[in-house]
Amino acid sequence: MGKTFKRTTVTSALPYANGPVHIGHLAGVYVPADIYVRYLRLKGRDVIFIGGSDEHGVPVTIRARKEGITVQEVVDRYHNLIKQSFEDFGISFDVYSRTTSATHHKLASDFFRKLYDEGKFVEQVSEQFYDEQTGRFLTDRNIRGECPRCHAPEAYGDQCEKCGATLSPEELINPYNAETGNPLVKKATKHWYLPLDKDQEWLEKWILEDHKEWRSNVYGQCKSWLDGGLRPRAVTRDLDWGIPVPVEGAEGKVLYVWFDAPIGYISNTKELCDAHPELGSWETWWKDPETRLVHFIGKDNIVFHCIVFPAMLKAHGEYILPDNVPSNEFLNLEGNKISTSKNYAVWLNEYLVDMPGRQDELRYVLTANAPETKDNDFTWADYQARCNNELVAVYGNFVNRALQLTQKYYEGRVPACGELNDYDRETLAEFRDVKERLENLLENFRFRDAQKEAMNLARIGNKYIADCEPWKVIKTDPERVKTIINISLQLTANLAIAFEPFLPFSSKRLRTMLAMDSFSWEDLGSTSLMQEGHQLPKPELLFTKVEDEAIEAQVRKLEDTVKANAEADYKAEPVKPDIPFEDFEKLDIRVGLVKACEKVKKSKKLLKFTLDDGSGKDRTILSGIAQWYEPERLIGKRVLFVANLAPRQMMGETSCGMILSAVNYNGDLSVTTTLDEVKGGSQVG
Ligand code: B3M
Ligand code: ZN
Repeated sequence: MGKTFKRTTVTSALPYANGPVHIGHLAGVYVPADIYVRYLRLKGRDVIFIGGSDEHGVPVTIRARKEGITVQEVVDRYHNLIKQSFEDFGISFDVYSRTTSATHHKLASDFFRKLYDEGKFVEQVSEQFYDEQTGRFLTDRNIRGECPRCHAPEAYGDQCEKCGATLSPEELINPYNAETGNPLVKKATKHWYLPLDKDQEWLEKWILEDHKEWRSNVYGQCKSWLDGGLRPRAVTRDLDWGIPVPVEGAEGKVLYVWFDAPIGYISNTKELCDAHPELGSWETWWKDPETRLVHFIGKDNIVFHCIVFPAMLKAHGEYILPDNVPSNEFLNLEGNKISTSKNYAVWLNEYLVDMPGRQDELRYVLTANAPETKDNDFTWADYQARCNNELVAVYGNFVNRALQLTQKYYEGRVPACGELNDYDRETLAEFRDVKERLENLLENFRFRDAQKEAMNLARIGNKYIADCEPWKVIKTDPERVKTIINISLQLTANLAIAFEPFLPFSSKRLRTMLAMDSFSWEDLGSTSLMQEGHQLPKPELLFTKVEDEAIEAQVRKLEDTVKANAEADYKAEPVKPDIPFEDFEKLDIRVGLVKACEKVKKSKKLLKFTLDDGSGKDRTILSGIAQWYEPERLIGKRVLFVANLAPRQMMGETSCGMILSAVNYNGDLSVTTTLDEVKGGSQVG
């Protein structure tokens, strides 16, 4: 694969400090980045892993206004929470800083100023929406108005959520400030633009010709941006939160968050290297052509990392460009989009409270199901199945058997390996091939398949010990059992190494159980990791089962959120057009006493009512409410029904009328009744 590098700078997207991080973040960016970095470190390569919070931009300011606290308080709160979550999940950053740091403000400011001084920007005055009462220019998301397409009253300046149309604020009818409701006017304002149209040519060559190896989702998105033709992009904004534009006469303007945030990678590297002189100058990690730069990101960040940031780096002139930008697609949750604003997510901090000590379980499932090539769905049922059927039943089971038998037969001391038979040799050979396969997959960012290979080793081990049945052979051929256990222990030690990048917590525990002080990636495939006579401590279980109750509680939590959101979002249907009184009089609504009620055979929806309607004869009505009521519950109740609806045939029965039910916000039906006891047949009106 072409060029060899001396060192690698790995960055992972800087999450907005406007909320906690969730499983989508972990699966999309941080777990894959961490696997990669841990692998490189194990290989003994020079690597730094850069993280940090993105504390500028509109999202944090919206959060602050919503919660009634200052923006600084918002970013402090979430920066600390996010940092803690990453630590808890073993995301092994070398530095996790923030874009509000003094180092970053200076570096980003200087970066802008250099481009400005060298005339790399285009200055342009344009008319933007302005709220005269608050004295603020508004961003697209903060502008609302009537949708020009479907006329929904509350479309956003960039999109109508009702009809899905992509909009610009200019198109909205009667635009207003989303937060204050104030009407908006147009006002001229000056901004600085990065003339990306001038970068079109070299970007096309650099990406489309020189980086064909990029993931197809990344390559494809870049191609479609480039095919569409690049246009200049504003890199400043009228906002009061951010890094001030370092130019005379630019008061009240800040750097656009997508201009400063990627520079945050550089600032954080500087902070790291300043604190650790042994790493050398930060500039080596960003400017030396022998450094390989890799950005881990989510798919909504592709254009910024593959087109805008490289254009900035090139305009600056001293920097290297990314060698690869492994981006994942999105992770959904139980079939729905994960949403911070709707609180629909599995938050990492909450997960650890509900599932204490199960970091590796989540890491495992998120990698096994990683959205590497397409969007994927996380379900709790799949989580449980993978934990119990793979981690517990395969990996954990094998390790536990090997360690327990060592205790039982040899008081925890590694037995000698005798002569190998063909099956032993085959098993060991399978292990030996794995190192190369794993490396190949990891080097190519195929973490899902790589973890599958590691799990496959555990399967081989599990099968080996099950096939060899040492617990039976011990009675007939105790010498042979020594060999079986010795091999099983070698395999166990291999597993501790193979899983280290993926499941660092359990690998560490396993190494403790194997009293394995030092190890390296190069040992992978070795059959002499456990020396004869080596004493092992008493083992504990590597993984424990995830019980149904824990899963049910998680599913319920999500369902409750969906319900709460639907309730909060509920708006009654607009009232239908007026009708003359005579039209109303045509309806004959009455009270019916439910004499009998039963399910209709072969129908999931229908209940059959027998009503006393005051006429002296029974009336039959079918109603589609079986999903909400057990028929017994309705017997003896008074219900409201339309008596003069023409009879209709349904499922071989004649229904004479319609039972009236209220439709709740979530679609649930609730049968209507009277407050007081009235006779069957009474008129309603
Ligand atoms: N904060 C967007 C996001 O969290 C943004 C990434 C910045 S990376 C330099 O999706
Ligand atoms: Zn619309």
